[in-house]
Amino acid sequence: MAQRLENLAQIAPRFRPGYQPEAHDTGIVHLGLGAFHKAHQAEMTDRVLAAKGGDWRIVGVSLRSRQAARELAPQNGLYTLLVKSAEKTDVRVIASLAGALCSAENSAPALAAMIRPQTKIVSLTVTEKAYGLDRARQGCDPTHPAVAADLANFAAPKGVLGLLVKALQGRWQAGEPPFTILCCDNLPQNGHLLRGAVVDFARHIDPALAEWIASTVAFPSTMVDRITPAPSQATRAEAASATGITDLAAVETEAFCQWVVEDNFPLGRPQWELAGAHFTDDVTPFEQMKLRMLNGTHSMLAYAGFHAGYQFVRDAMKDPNLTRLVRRHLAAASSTLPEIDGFDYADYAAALTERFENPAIAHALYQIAMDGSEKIPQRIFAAVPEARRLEEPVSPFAFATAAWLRHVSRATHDGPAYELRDPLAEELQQLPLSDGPHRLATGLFELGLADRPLCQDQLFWTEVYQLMTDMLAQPMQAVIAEAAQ
Ligand code: CS2
Repeated sequence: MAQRLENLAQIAPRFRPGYQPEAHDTGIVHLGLGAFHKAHQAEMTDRVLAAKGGDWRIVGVSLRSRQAARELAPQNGLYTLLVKSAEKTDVRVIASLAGALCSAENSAPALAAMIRPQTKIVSLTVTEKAYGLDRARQGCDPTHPAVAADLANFAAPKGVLGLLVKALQGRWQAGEPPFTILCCDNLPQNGHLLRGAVVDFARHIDPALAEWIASTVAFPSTMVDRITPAPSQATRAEAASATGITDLAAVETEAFCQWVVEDNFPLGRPQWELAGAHFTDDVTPFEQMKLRMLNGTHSMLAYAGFHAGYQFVRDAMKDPNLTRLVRRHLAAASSTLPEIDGFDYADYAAALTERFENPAIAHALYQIAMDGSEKIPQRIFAAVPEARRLEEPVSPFAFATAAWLRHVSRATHDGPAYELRDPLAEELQQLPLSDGPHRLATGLFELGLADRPLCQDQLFWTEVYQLMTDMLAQPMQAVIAEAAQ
């Protein structure tokens, strides 16, 4: 068996980063050490380290699973990144991760890393559901399991908000300035939302600490984009065959990479623009564009494609009816967006279609279908009132909503049984799916997923209900074919 990756000397020079990792201290702690971080921020930081140096290596922390630390710690944080386009695969070993921790059983080392004054930024990709946000109130949700547990036992926090507030308390007590908090999850105005939740959580602990956080901590919003499927045995095999070294932490991703960031880093930041990041004063238009066009279309395709019998995005994109629905959704989503200077939504839509078609990327529809209750509001629902106001079509959004509800139903008339993976799985399965559009909209309102003005859009819910009823009575393929006409 090939040697396990442990140091850069094992690796042929053409795959190595152009710097000595040990020469750089850490300046970032990242919560949520998953494939996306390894393909996006860690990769861009690696390029900045090569170009400019600096003490910007990253301590990665997994909040729940021990797998990432188990894979990366014996490899000293090194891992192989496969960048795959239809034409070629580029292979690089990334060295920006200086350590990998899991805070599930013992959060002390992660807290110590965040409290250390050299840490300038704490960034996050923990998935939408992990925060414990109360989006309507712009605060934290004290009934969220991790928030409730950390409020009850603040001495040893395990959840996102508990860890952030505990670490900020450590900086405050030490008389050190706070780190910048950089939320990189697909949430609308992510920095702003996280700020509300952190300050609200801190208020439960100590109002003076909450006041200090509110007045000193920067929470820049960001839009992040790189399609990164969950790594598989095939990923590891491909990495090993390229480098000749066994790497249990290898990841694969697409060539496209985008990062739009609000430039608000009081303690400084890596020059990520050298790796292609775009710094701006207002991320909102980019964020809406990405959430409604890329992610909204992704969700529609995930539900429709999965129930039409496809496994990966690239397979669903070979179905002409589904690609028609993809184009329709992209066009409808773009018509709800404000103009961005020098930016053409038609070009962006064409590029997205190509990215979805990438034959080298095996992105499971079921993976995208996960956690719909956390995704549908900003990806689909947010576009509807805007489309109404502009007198643009809402049918594509009704179709996507119906396909999600068909997934929620767990009906098996046109396919095998599957698990509904969603933090609200139980509640969603109680939704009244056969009592008419009004009851359905009310059910979603009561779950906090649709706001009152959207619920009052009778025409929209009538269309959703009709499509969903068809999807529950007929094979998904038939409903897709009709909608694509
Ligand atoms: C996807 C995203 O799983 C999902 O919900 O829509 O992870 C998507 O691949 C990324 O946002 C792309 O940047």
